[in-house]
Amino acid sequence: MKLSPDKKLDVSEVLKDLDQYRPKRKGWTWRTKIDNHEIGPFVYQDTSENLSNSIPLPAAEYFANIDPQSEMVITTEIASGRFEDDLRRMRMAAWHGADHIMVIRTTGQSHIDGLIEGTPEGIGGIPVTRKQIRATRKALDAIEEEVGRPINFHSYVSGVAGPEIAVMFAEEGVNGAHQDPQYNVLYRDINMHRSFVDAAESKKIMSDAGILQLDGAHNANATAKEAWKVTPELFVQHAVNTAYSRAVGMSAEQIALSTVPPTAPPAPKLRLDLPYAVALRELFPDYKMRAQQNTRYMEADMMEATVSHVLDTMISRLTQTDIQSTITPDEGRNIPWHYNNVAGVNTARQTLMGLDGLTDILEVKQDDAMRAKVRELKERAVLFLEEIIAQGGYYAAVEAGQFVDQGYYPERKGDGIKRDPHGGDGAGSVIARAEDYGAPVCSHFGNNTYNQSQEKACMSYGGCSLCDADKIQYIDELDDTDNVATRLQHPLADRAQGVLRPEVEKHGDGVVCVTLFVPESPAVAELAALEMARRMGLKNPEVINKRIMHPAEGSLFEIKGVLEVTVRIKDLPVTEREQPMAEPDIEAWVRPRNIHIVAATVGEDEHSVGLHEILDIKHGGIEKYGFVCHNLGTSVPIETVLQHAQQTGARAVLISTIVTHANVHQQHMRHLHELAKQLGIRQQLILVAGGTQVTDKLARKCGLDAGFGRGTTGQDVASFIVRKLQETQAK
Ligand code: Z97
Repeated sequence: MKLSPDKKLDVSEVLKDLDQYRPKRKGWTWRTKIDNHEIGPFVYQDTSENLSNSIPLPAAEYFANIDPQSEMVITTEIASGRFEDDLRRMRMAAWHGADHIMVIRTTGQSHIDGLIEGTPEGIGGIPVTRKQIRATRKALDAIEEEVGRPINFHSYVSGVAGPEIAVMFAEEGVNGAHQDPQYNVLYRDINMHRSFVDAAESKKIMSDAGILQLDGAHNANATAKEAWKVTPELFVQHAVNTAYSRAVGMSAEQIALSTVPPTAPPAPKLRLDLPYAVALRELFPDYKMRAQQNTRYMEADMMEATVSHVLDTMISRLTQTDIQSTITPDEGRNIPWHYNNVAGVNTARQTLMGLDGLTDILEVKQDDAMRAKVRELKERAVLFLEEIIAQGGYYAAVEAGQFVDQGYYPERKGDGIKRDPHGGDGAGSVIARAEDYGAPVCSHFGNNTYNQSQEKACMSYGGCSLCDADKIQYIDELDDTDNVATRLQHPLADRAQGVLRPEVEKHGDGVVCVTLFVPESPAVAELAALEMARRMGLKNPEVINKRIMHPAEGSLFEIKGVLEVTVRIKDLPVTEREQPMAEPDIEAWVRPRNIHIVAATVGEDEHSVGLHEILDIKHGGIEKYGFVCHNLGTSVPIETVLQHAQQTGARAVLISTIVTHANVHQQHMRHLHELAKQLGIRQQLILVAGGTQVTDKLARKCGLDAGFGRGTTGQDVASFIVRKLQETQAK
């Protein structure tokens, strides 16, 4: 399967022959750091290879359209509930610089004791099934070729089906996964003995398959009422999972700690979060770090979330993070907007590029205050570990509620999560292995009757599914209502008819978001805002974010709703707009030629703003290319304009009309053309008009060479003039 940048990803092609599909590669891939990387006009210190296809940051326009990529991997979480829609979103995210793509499972998949088949539609995420994983991997294999960088696909190996899922991930080329038995115990009430036994098997499988492991310590941070107080425990959770992973045989390079800065403004963030990050790096120098924004403090306000994210990313840059996760306020709004995924990725990309080389110029101050704080955090963690031992070990400590207690250890609030060692999902299901136990696949922890002195254990029984992909049982859709084929009928029909609807989550969901300010007290303003949205034609309007500007003066609302509007592509006046020339090419041609231009706002019009936008260097106008501009000002008669053109030997005349009535702008345009003809200078002059009511078609109808309406830039006008002059020269 090959993607072409100007064509949509074809889900039918992804699904074609999926039973035969094998992943192109397996295992995690890091970006390769390049020192002194020359990109456009700059030399970077913290970048990796450029992409072959990407969408640069908006301001790149001013820097030769460069798109430097940080050396940190950037994560986005994509899970609309339908994998077939997610594939397109993954492609968009990859074009913006994401190379670690996580799916969120359907709520609580940890409780499901086995693999789910098919591709059921999920709520709050997508169910992780073989077909969904394989289709996604296949699409990502094509996407990574398109962008020119490997993309790590990520999901979860926690829960009562951990080992089965780990095998499936190893078979299907999943590259990263959360695996932490503590997550099962604390957050999913899965029996603790079962969780740790399963974890040994799961970790061994992940280890053999090169799957990067993330732990689940961040969950304590994200659920604690006062997250900055549970930080000593986080170190302990990281320690328990890393020690266990190493004991199973996982290498240090394959272990990433899931770190989350404990606070967000208005808390004094850096003062609290930085010592925490420093202590963490010092305690775990051998491991990779994955930093994620703390969802605990994420409200629905995009700007607020973005500022916290920027500060988080600065801490990541200062303390060497390997993976920068992004997350969006959509979780709070319960709707993952695909463009917010991209916004999150861009926040990380923009911040990391802005902070390039930061550690070469700044250092975290290691003074007494910092050392004292770091030491205090470590001591509290060590004391926590000592208490676990004194309690009788991990299981007893959990039973006593030692974990996720909101007190700043050793302070205790008595509100920790208590679990019964004999209770929870899968209780009593751990049984001793029989002497002659035979493992179903080669990756296996513990004794195995097949583990004779051969190259692979599975050689005794003709191969396992990890060594021979043909042994994998691929089960296609079993549910004849909830499956990808039925879900695709509607999108494919729309596509065939060229029908478009707005969308943010799933194909054609019609969801739009409007922002409006209502000048009243919050409660009244909210009702009014919803009513206004209804009158705009939005179905089921819902406030997703509100910001009180003043208790009496008014509030700002973001409202989502469904706009039941369909547009047919064939009804649109689609015309190919000519791309303007590149700025350096315009300048290279204009500067040596001493080209004069006469410009004025004509008639009775005192508005000069439009013309200034086009002419002034300050507004990015055409002066910057080296045109010699004679701006005659406002309310200038056409006669005067042409007189000046003659006197200066101008090659082009630009007239502007902003305020117009009774079609006076058309009269001016006609007059300009006619008078230039009478004076015998029409041939040698390029005549251009601009203004809010002007269109190219209208200007040409009035005899001019071009017209420019709203949204025109100096580059558009300059490009037109240069091309026209080049044409005349060629004749
Ligand atoms: C993150 N935003 O990026 P279930 N195991 C662990 C987990 O953290 C999770 C699951 C399993 C977060 C990801 C929350 N984490 C989202 C260690 C989920 C999933 O299928 O919901 O039972 O488990 O880390």
